[in-house]
Amino acid sequence: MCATCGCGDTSHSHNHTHSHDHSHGHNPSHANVVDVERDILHENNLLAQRNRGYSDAKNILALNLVSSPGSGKTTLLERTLTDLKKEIKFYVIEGDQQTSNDADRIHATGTKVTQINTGKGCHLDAHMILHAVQGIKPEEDSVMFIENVGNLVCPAMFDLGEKERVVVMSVTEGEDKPLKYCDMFHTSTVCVINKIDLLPYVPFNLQKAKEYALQVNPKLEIIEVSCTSGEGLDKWYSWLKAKIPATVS
Ligand SMILES: Nc1nc2c(ncn2[C@@H]2O[C@H](COP(=O)(O)OP(=O)(O)OP(=O)(O)O)[C@@H](O)[C@H]2O)c(=O)[nH]1
Ligand SMILES: [Mg+2]
Repeated sequence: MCATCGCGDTSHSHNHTHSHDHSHGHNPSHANVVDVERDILHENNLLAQRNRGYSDAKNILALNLVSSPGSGKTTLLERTLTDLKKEIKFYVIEGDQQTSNDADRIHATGTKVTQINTGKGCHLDAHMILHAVQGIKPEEDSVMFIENVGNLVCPAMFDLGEKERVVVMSVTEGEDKPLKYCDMFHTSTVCVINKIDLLPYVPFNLQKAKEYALQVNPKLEIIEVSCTSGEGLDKWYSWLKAKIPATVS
């Protein structure tokens, strides 16, 4: 069970085996669950607004990278930071349940990074970002990437105060992911389809993947890349540079 949002919690307030089927709508304690969830999200949204205000005031472009585990978020960051660090000041906040592996990889690019370990938690929240930003102290006119925990479900609910949400999917995951995890694709502004170098080897229908993504979010921008070969990264970099707010002099 996730310690913060409670997803995956299969415990019930009544004590019986589950070999029979019945509706659980009779359980009055479910109303409390709904209230608690609403309170958690309300508090999160207030803190997210605070984070957004901070970024706006300092001209920081905050981007929240979301995907299922292993789609290539950290690899995309490694490539981006390495290729653009001479032009853009970057900061990275890494979110994982355990380890500092991803933060170590980002640190190796020479970028200032901080790792948040969520333990049993399956997503980052705005409170964690508030503290991470206080630690990392991003300078004005910079780009701050937040790599969320690999999970296409719960992170969709938690606004971190980012400017844009970037959903990464890879060709090894199946083209139906936008339909199955529609909240994530609906709340993102760009979808990076990664690992296109593997297209000759996997039964992934790229056209269908794009159709499904646009079905759930007609405004979604789609960029196809391979972080391994570098194909398509120029389009990702163009998208990124176009999002950087102009410095007001
Ligand atoms: N073939 C191929 N492999 C890739 C590409 N991008 C990433 N990978 C590989 O995919 C694996 C996972 O990449 P990561 O960047 O760690 O993925 P992630 O989304 O950060 O994973 P989590 O943080 O665990 O959710 C690694 O072995 C990468 O080398 C790509 O474009 N092509
Ligand atoms: Mg990663």
